[in-house]
Amino acid sequence: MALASMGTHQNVIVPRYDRHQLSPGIVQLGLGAFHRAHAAVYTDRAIASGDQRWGIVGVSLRQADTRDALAPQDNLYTVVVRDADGERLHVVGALIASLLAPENPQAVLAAMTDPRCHVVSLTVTEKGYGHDPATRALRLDHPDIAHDLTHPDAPRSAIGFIVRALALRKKAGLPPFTVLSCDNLPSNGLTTRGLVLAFAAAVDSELAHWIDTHGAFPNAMVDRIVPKTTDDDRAGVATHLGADDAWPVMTEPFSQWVIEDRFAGPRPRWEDAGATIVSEVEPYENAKLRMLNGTHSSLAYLGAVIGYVTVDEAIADARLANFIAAMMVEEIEPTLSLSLSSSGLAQYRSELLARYRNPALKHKLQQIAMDGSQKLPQRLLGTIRDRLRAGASCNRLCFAVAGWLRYLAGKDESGLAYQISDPLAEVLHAAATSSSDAAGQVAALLAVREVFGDDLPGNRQFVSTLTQHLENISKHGVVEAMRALESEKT
Ligand code: CS2
Repeated sequence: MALASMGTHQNVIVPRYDRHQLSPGIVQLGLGAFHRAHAAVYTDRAIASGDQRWGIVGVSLRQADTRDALAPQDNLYTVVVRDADGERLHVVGALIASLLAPENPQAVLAAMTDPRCHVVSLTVTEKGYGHDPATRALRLDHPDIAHDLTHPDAPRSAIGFIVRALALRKKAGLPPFTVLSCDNLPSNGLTTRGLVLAFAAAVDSELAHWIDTHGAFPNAMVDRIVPKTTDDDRAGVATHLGADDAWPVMTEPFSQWVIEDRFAGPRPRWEDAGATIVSEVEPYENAKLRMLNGTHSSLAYLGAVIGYVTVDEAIADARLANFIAAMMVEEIEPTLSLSLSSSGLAQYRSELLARYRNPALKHKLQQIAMDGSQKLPQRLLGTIRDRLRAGASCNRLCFAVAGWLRYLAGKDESGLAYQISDPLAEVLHAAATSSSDAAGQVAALLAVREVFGDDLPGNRQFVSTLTQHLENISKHGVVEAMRALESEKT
């Protein structure tokens, strides 16, 4: 039975509103699993409470696979919430169309310039912004950005689509939509604003001024763990649901969305669906990027080098779990601006470790390890900078970065090789294998300024600590090197 013809079903939430009445109030750039398990669920709930303005037009900017999977099932899909107690299913109806940008960029621009569209949200991952991760500046030499600057009516990049659509809205006398980034970037709204203005200034200074004056780019902190869907997941959903879903999304019970209340026009009442609307997101974002994403990446690299496959496997190793917990307490929490009491931080930490232990998610370390060059600046290096400025230890944080440098060798401690998935993979792997000694490898890797900027390579404490840890990890393995680190501390 197809998903679209599915009726009511025990312990499955299905849309109870008339999807054909929905207006295309939101265009979502990036149709990946994270959006569909996170923001789309909040919007689905807002629609279910009666506000029909917020149908989502989803846009795949690159691959056809998600659109090809969802369109035949009327863009319905299943969110599968899993934990040790089993699974709960929620069929989401908020997605009313799925477009493939390379196939029909005009249809995407038409959706973004529709007067009923008030929000353009984007989840394109850290590498989808065409920016330099260390400086957050727009890379005018980025292939997609360079293309879009000379092909305005057939953009490839999210930034190119946003600027072109805003130009068309301005020309038509329409107000701008609000641009809502849902990616793990520091000050994601402000960062996106800067990239949009830089692109607009390169094409039309008056447009840039209009966007600067009337545009809205709220910051938002997004949090939900969403492992990649497997064919076994699809088979499990078909059995549970009694209907085929070509692309269900798997996730955990936890979900959090903290959004700055800065919109150019109307928005869904996401707060009625569990989101938090605030005047200042930074404290929440800082905590999430550093406590969750920083330890996630640390676990991914150290665990993958040891030879673990999933997050729950890695965190089950008490030596890694203790290292991660100590890194949070000793080196990350002191840098947080979130005014949490010590008991509040302890609760945040223990909830995080419990989320990692979720045995039902089977979240692959290699999925998290992807795109380290785009992730580490905000997940680990920003924290290291704060610690260095404070004259405080960043020993564990540097150990985690050394774990990434060792990971870039492309094989684990048993010699099992793996693909490095990263926009800078070639440069990084070459640097990581450029020398037989740690000092040479560190020097070659720190020369990748898009990641490390200009300050860290010149910081003697950082370089020597990183080199020491990389040497220990390479010579003795992660576990022995970690033991040496712990013994230094006692
Ligand atoms: C993960 C994130 O893949 C990764 O880089 O660290 O996707 C993480 O699962 C989410 O940010 C959790 O909110």
